[in-house]
Amino acid sequence: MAQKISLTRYLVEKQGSAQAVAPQLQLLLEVVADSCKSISSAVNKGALGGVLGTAGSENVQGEVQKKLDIISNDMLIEANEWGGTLAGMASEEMDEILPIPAQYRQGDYLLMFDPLDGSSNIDVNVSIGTIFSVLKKSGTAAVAESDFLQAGAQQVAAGYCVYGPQTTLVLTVGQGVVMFTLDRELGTFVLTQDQVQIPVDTKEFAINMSNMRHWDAPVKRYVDECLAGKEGPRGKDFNMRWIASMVADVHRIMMRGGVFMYPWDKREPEKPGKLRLMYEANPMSWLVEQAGGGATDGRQRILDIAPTKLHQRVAVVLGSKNEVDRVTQYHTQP
Ligand code: P6P
Repeated sequence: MAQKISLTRYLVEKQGSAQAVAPQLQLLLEVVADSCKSISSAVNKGALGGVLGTAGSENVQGEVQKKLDIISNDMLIEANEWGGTLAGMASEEMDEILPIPAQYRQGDYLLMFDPLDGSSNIDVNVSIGTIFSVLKKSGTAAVAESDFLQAGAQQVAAGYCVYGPQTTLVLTVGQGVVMFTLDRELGTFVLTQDQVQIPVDTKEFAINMSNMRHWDAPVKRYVDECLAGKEGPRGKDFNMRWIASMVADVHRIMMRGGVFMYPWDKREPEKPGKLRLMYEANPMSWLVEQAGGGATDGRQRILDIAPTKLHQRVAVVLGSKNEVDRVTQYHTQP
């Protein structure tokens, strides 16, 4: 039987090669993976662990926080603050950045995360996940929010962990995308897919259709053409999915292709979109591009966007390259 390659072995075997991952970054990724195991265990307990329901508070986005949002956030902070790999952390669940406390060794990296994306699905037992992004801090000054405001193209690592029928960690360090599935008997993430490739074409689109009347014309045109199917300009039928958990929708696309859209709409015209740039769109966009897909805000590459605020939002179109190119073309060359 083929040997099981753990995340540790996968990273260690890169040492000494051109693909080596810096030791601090390797340790950081292993600790983040451990945090995901802890979160998976808490999520899997559900009602038995008394972790369902709301926490009675709101986050910086003004969204009601679920108990598991806070539990997951605390798990990531407590696991990552002492390791000597980070200068600071930022989270969807925290208004401000979190500098590493003075009693711990400071590191070179910055970790941003959405600790539990898809919270509306927690209480109804639908897949949710953790999304994380790693940047490198420059200079020796004390960490500040401005250190985090780097374009997504500057990421040194990005990944997500989906808590579904399997707990699967999906990771890139800029050398393609790899997947590790949690072996609960061993308590280890085991390599289950290497060099993930997203099919460039698809027959599956993901969008919240209830917002149709609020969309801009290019998005409406694209979706109308999908709905027109064989008889329409696309000449083929399409299927639709919307899990309302970005991690789960993106994972499906990583596995079999598709296009995911959360576009600007006129419900809150001052907001460019619903999803957050720094710890949702940027990590997911890098993963998708590393797997041969595309990711734009409808007009420009998401990874090129120069951030101005830690929790800024962005419109997202990502997935199978040819479909993303088509949606982007409808915006830029109507
Ligand atoms: P809607 C979850 O709250 C999230 O941020 C993403 O995971 C998901 O894709 C989106 O919002 C769902 O939004 O408006 O369909 O509930």
